[in-house]
Amino acid sequence: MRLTGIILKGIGGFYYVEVGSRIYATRARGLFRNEKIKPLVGDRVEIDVISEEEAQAHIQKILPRFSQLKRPEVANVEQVVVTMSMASPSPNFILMDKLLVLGQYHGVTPVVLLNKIELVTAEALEKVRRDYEATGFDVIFVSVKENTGIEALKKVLKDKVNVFAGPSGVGKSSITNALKPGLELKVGEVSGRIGRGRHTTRHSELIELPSGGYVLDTPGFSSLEILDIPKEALKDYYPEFQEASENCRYRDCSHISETDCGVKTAVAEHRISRSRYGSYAYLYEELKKQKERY
Ligand SMILES: Nc1nc2c(ncn2[C@@H]2O[C@H](COP(=O)(O)OP(=O)(O)O)[C@@H](O)[C@H]2O)c(=O)[nH]1
Ligand SMILES: [Mg+2]
Ligand SMILES: [Zn+2]
Repeated sequence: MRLTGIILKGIGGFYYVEVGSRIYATRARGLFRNEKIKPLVGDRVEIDVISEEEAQAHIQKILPRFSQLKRPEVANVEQVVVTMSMASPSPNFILMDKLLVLGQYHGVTPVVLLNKIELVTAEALEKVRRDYEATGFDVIFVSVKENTGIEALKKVLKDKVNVFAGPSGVGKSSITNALKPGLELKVGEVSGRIGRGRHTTRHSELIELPSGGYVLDTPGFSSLEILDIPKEALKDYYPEFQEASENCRYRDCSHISETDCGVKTAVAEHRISRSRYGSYAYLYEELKKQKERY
């Protein structure tokens, strides 16, 4: 019997494939070893059931991937939830914007998530909401501590494969736990290469949410990941610049040092956030230096 499912995790040569509410322990058929393609968590696969009682199957085919991340290696991620806390630690909006660029670059839809909102004033939240309003990205405010905003987050994650991204301590594990009662991911743990040891390979796993959709149990992008794009392409990842750039004198305006720049005018007139423009200018400079170094 041939079925279609999704790989939730891979351990010791086995891939655990979910089909409806059943999970099959599968092996990839020998044919994959000859090809250069290896099944990944997140892959949609066709499997042939060997034993229904023992829930064993073979993977016959990997369906085409529409995205692929490297660290962790996961396929078909649709959404990256870029997470910061409003305080403790304070939000790093340059890193936020860099991760938003990285997500889009990998073909993944970004979502802006702010946690620990009970620690700051309503004005502070309003400022962030305004800064990101024109991007068109979903912006969600939550407090795990006070259990606010979790329902809105569930709606945004529903029916999609999601990963969280963001620095340690902002509450990614706490949020994931709040989405799935009983999960009990460790809170207060430094994410990333645990223990540094060579033998502590971390296996990522997709977690199915009761409210619909999946989240990966490890952060999706390293905060240290290098943005590997030409500086000229950076502006394409700031959606709110598009309209304003129609007023730039030069068609290939970088919005940095040119005169008659529609984007800079929009910043001066508060139609584009100063903070967003600031991160753009910062990352542009970083990309420029990066290129000079190599
Ligand atoms: N004040 C406050 N603390 C929180 C909230 N959510 C998580 N924390 C705390 O923040 C710390 C880091 O949380 P954790 O989930 O491990 O963050 P991660 O490193 O991003 O996975 C822990 O001490 C949590 O208890 C919140 O909404 N408000
Ligand atoms: Mg964590
Ligand atoms: Zn311009």
